Amino acid sequence: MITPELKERFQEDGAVVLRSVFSDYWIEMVQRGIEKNLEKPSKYAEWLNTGENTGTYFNDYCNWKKIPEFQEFVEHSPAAEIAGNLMECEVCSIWMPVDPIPLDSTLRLVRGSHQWGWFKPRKFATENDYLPQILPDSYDSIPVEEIDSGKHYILEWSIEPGDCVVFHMRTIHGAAGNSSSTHQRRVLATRWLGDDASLAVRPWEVSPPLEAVFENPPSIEQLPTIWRLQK
Ligand SMILES: O=C(O)CCC(=O)C(=O)O
Repeated sequence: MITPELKERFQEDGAVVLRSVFSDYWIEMVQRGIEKNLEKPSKYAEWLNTGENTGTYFNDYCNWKKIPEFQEFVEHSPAAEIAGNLMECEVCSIWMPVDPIPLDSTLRLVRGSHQWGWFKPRKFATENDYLPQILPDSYDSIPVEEIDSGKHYILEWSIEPGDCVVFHMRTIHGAAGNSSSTHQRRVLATRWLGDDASLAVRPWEVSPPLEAVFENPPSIEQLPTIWRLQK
């Protein structure tokens, strides 16, 4: 499933698309998980609405241990093996839609930006930086104007259920949102860490908050090992 060429592309571009890697069994499992999540959102859930009759963006975090379908997906689907084989180390996200997603509402990623350095994330709701003040020599604001001007190559793929996009967590990414008033755009995003991942302190309130993931005091050892390369 993961060829050396694909691995190289992931390392260079910071994102790749994989086609038909999840069977209907996993797609339906995740769909059921999302339905349960919508019925019983966690305290971290947010609903973003930009105006009347424009639909809603629902977002929730850290539910994989609370919703059995998500836990099953994390522990037994091909996701862990995909993440482990592609990145070897570091950190990646698997963005797995369970509805068809056309180009105009798909995830957009700035090719190679995982190698640019460190940026302040921006809030989904306001598009403001998590931390408004300037931090010299540490974190830059995302160069939105530069990206919008077309200076950088944007990776974007239309998606069918069963496909996924795997991206390095530092790759700058965003999406226009769902332009359809008739079709849902449901996605499960899982985050995967390699052996060399470490817990870092940020000068802003991180999302999700650390207490959603870790017991106090937080430590990386609290995270379970899901997959190991067989040597
Ligand atoms: O699905 C989206 O619109 C955003 C996803 C995203 O930002 C992420 O998974 O990190």
